[in-house]
Amino acid sequence: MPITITEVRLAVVRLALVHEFETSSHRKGHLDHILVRATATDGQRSLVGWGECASPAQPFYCGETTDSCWQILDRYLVPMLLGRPWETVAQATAMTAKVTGNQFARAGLEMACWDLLAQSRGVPLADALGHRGAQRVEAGVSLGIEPTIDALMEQVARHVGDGYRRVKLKIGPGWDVEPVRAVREAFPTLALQVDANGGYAPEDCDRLAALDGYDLLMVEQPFAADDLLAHAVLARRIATPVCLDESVTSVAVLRSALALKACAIVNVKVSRLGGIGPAVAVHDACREAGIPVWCGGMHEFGVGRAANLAVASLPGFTLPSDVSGSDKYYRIDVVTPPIRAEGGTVAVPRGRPGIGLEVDEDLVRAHTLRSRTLAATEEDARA
Ligand code: OSB
Ligand code: MG
Repeated sequence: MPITITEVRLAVVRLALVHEFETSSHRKGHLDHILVRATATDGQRSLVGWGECASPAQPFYCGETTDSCWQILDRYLVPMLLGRPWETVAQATAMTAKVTGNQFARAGLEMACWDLLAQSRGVPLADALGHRGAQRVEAGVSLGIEPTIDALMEQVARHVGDGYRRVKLKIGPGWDVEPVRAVREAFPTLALQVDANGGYAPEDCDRLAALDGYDLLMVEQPFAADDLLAHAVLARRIATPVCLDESVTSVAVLRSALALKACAIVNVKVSRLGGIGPAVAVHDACREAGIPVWCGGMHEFGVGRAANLAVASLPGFTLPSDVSGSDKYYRIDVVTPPIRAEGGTVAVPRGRPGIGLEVDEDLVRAHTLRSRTLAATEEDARA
């Protein structure tokens, strides 16, 4: 039964972070994400689907920002889709295919389409992705650059105490070997990995090779997103597996990276890839190539986190994810029941069809900074 989206409400929603998170480039105390609320009909029923655009406010992780996502959704993506029936999310995505780049913006709308499709079929999102997914996924935490090593040790101890069994540390020039050594000495058997968010230059190979002594699961994205070659050179030099995050923006880039042997592991991130469909496609391609993957995150609210969990339930996700319980980030979240880690794992939401959790609309409204509603016209329906 075809699905037609009749109305989309975009809302910039602000949630305060429990703990400031700093990467090599910036520090923040709250996050503004765009929630996409799509009203649709499947010919039988009226449905409401949710998506989340988890773009950072600043263009430091990639070129997108909250404002750019808003513009692209408002002016291009939503108008291209409103009022036009589709039967698969791939068909919906094809209607917006003229828009290049802007993956975070596209992911927000695409996710809402998946929520609608899964609801229309009466199945949880995790069961609509074409694989038999796991019930729970191995959770991990990603810890930012702290003011001091002591402050970092406190963070690691707190999360290990909470049951997380895998920790990722953000690193950058000036904050790498010392924090890694301190954490490794205090936690000799902890599953530990590092993420540089492209902070190093190709000349820094010696510094990165010094990480080899600390039994790390991987080093994530040491160099700039477009420098696949530098990653390939490093991967030949060091024993620690190289993982790509920012570089992998499509299945095509993934294939180039694999051909170059630029990475041994891939971080699959729904936002960075432009949605759940492309994330599943990257998972499938990696699985075929024997490359292990894990699910990255962008500090998502419950909507995006639920989508991440559905994706992370796929069989190729053999390494622990960056998907933690919501309480690692936020005191309150926009979904109920809240997403929690227990014993280092998080349940894949299957409590209802679609993303599997209820969105608290009152809470969303109370935290909305601005919103805008776009409705289909008679003309859309005829086009
Ligand atoms: O590189 O994975 C990253 C957060 C913001 C921007 C980039 C990254 C991250 C994370 C957080 O590591 C992962 C999460 O806990 O959602
Ligand atoms: Mg990363």
